[in-house]
Amino acid sequence: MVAAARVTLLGVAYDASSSHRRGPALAPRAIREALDSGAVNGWSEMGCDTRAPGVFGDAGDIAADASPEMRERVEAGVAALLARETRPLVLGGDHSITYPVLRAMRSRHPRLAILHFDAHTDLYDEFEGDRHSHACPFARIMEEGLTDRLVQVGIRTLNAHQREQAKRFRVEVHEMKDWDDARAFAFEQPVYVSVDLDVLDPAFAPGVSHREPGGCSVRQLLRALQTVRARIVGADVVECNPAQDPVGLTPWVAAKVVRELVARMVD
Ligand SMILES: [Mn+2]
Repeated sequence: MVAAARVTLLGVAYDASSSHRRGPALAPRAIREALDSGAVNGWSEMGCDTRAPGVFGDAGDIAADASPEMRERVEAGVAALLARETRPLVLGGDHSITYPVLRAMRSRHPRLAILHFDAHTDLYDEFEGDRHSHACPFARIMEEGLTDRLVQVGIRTLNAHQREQAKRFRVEVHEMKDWDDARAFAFEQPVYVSVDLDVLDPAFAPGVSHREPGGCSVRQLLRALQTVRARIVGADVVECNPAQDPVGLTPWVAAKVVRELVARMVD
């Protein structure tokens, strides 16, 4: 068996748990096209050649449909990567996929924190009757104790229910209005990073299902990823919706975020 790459991409072309618009199922293909494009090189700003042999592999896509078994396949797919000693980088898909990914991550990592970038907390107990909506994954993760610590960054849509949920689960919420460029996040535990692209201002990433103005810049997000003091053992980049992007920019932004994440995950 060929040795696994240090980091391995896994696509989940799934958007059936989206509450508003479909489209994130188109994202893995669009982001891979940007990653593989001859128009850019594979080097991250951190000095890592993500196209060098052994650095960044691709396990293809999970067969994603709207059945409940889909979550089991995502969990099994991530567990299979972890068993091969490679760190998973999962491409959504909508944010509902993060819950089964974390079930697999937690089985492998008894100590684990989550650093979550998003305009939304995704802490709804249920949304429109669906407990597995893309508005709910972090409520499920906290209920099951799948992380020791959840740090959410870029939040700008808090309502009363979500404030209550954040308090109940002791989530560390850093709202976008309080963004501090000088802050570097630090963790004692290994960290899983979840990036919902709607953390970015829609000016930088219009191709998302829930555009929320007043977000961070690409540079601010990259800086936060580059400066976090932690061992990053897994990650996802979710909610890219190519169908909502008239200029086709957002998959390129996602690819840039992926390259910088890979650079942090090989060290
Ligand atoms: Mn979001």
